[in-house]
Amino acid sequence: MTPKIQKAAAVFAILLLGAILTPAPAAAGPATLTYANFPPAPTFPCVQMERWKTEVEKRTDGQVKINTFPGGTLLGAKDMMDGVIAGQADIGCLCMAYQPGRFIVTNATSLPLGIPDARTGSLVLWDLYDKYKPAAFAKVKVLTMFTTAPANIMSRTPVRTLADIRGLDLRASGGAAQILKAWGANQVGMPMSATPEALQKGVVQGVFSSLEVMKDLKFAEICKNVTRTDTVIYPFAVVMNMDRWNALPEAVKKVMTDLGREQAEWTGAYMDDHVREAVEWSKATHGVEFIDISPEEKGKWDARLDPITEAWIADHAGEYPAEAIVRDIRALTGAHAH
Ligand code: DTR
Repeated sequence: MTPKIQKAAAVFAILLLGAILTPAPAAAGPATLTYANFPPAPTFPCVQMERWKTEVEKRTDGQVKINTFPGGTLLGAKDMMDGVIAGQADIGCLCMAYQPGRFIVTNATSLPLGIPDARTGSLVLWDLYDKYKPAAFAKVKVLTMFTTAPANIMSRTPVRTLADIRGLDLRASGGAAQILKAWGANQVGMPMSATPEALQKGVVQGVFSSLEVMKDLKFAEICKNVTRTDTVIYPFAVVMNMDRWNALPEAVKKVMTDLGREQAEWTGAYMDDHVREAVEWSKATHGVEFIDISPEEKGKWDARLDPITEAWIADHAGEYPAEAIVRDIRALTGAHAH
């Protein structure tokens, strides 16, 4: 053996010994992710969270474990986006209406544009996000988006006319808040998580939101009247911390990415079904009266909303393709509604 070959053999032997003596790396355990949500566990944002967790854990064959935190136990309603960016939670579910100035493009879905139900709203929102990829989400990975069903007035006293709603303390946030103001209500803003107490204490006389909360948050015990306006949806996003996202195995990323649109549609459909159930439950269990506004009166209500979209376009045209966004929401609504 030449010295050169001798040296190579020695190096090889050392490497071989090293390989034999080095313990095989322990099979990496599942990545554990925290998922924060602001309202109580029985509400729809938390129901969709549990569904997403179950699907992701199943579809990734145990490579990820998700620990869910409903009820604001990890992050509150208005801290959600910044909390996820800062890594206080890996994943968070937020209602974009609670920060109207922050999510301009996606909050345009809560203009009074006639989105008829939550399934349609969720698909419209998802496609709109996908098309514009708004800068507001540049620091996070968006996992899914969805909307509520259209908002209706739940109140202690019956609301049949614009005269009945004038000066009434009603709770709403974001786009829905502007609508209440246009109808002359005294709009009070707060997240849904603060609303049960405000209703109980009489700080507000009613709520403008989707009707599943009549059952999930037991508003039917206090609000014995529902005025059907079916006006506007609230948009939500589920976002993930970017570093945590980047650290996930590619196969896991693929599962989550593929689930984005499916989860939007699932949540919308769940919401629509659940609203129907909550309406029947409210009538049967709490004798809630459902009021349809007369067509003549409805004309007056709608006329008050007409300027809102035009004003939004005028306000945002400098910074965003505002007109195209509104056109897209209308077109997508037509395409997804059935
Ligand atoms: N409508 C928005 C969002 C919303 C509707 N139902 C729930 C239930 C739990 C939390 C938020 C929401 C709102 O009124 O805040």
